[in-house]
Amino acid sequence: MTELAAVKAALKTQAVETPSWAYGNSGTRFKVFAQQGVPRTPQEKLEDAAQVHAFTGVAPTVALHIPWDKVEDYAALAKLAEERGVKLGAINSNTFQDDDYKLGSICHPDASVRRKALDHLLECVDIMDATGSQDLKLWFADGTNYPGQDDLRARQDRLSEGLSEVYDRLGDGQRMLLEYKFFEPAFYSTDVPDWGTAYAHCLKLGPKAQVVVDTGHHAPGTNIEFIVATLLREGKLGGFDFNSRFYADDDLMVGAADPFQLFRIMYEVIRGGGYTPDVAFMLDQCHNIEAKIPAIIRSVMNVQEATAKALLVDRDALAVAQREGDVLEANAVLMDAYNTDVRPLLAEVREEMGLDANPIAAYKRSGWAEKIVAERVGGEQAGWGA
Ligand code: PSV
Ligand code: MN
Ligand code: MN
Repeated sequence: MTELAAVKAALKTQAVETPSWAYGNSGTRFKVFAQQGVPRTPQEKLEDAAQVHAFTGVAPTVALHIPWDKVEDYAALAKLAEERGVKLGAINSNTFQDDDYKLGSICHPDASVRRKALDHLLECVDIMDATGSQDLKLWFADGTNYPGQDDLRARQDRLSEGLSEVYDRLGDGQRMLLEYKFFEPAFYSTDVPDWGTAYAHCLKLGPKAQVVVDTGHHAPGTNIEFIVATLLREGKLGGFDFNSRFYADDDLMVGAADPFQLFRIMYEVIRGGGYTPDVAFMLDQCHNIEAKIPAIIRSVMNVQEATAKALLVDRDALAVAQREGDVLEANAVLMDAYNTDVRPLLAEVREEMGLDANPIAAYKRSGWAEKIVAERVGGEQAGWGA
């Protein structure tokens, strides 16, 4: 295989998971701007996700968020997904929206609230059994707002105990992906604030526990690619929640705020041997004012562009420059790849996959946007939290 053929082959096998909640209405705490044609049910979210996969060819799975995507029969939902041309992906738990969770969920000082949260997490594993999903994605809003509010160390003990119970429930081929976030909704302390805390818990739990890196969950200036390199080196990188941020957890389209950072992350993934199905590339975004389906298509394309550039890095030339201490040349090798316009290459890849070279234009021509506006009338639109 020529080098370019290998790059193309790698791009064709990429899989970016889209999140069910990105298809519904979302907003800020100030206002949710509802859009017409937005899904009313989990089933309709799957139909929209299938459109993203149909036009990009690399978005074969959809993550669910429970209970936002609660249905009676999860096996039937998985079957429906397959009929539409996609599969169900990670199951995201939700222990942050009930009044009971004011002081936390599995770190709550009261054992009965911890039990409630744990029962929810165990139910999520039951759902994985029914859907065939491999990954349970855990993000905890747990934390405190004021110094002294609770015992920081006791909260870690409760976290450890709760995670162990869930870990023990995982079946063969199932994983737990633990997500960290440095603040929000808690403003003083967060119980899983950083990769170090997530890593320490995952290490203790065992091989089925892995860390997930949400690109929006770091303090400004954090070197995320270093975290990626380190987790991969330790065999503990389970996947990504991709999105981009200008200020806090903005959940904007991945690659919109800092495409160079996305390239650097993808380079470390590839360099570290993480470009395999064991590292899940998921989106975790909200499209507050832009049309949802084309925004998700654009996001998938942004991931593809960063990946293509990272695959094009001349690693032999880079190794030589690094060995010789040629700082400028090493940097130039990396920048040459980053500055390559990979859009023609990706257009070729898509055509070779039997797709339109321009997924957004093809989606616009398809009439799907008009169809859902016409058909999805009545009922309640799905939204973030509904
Ligand atoms: C938290 O900010 C988070 O990134 C977690 O992944 C949640 O599951 C998701 O947002 C909900 O949108
Ligand atoms: Mn996330
Ligand atoms: Mn987030």
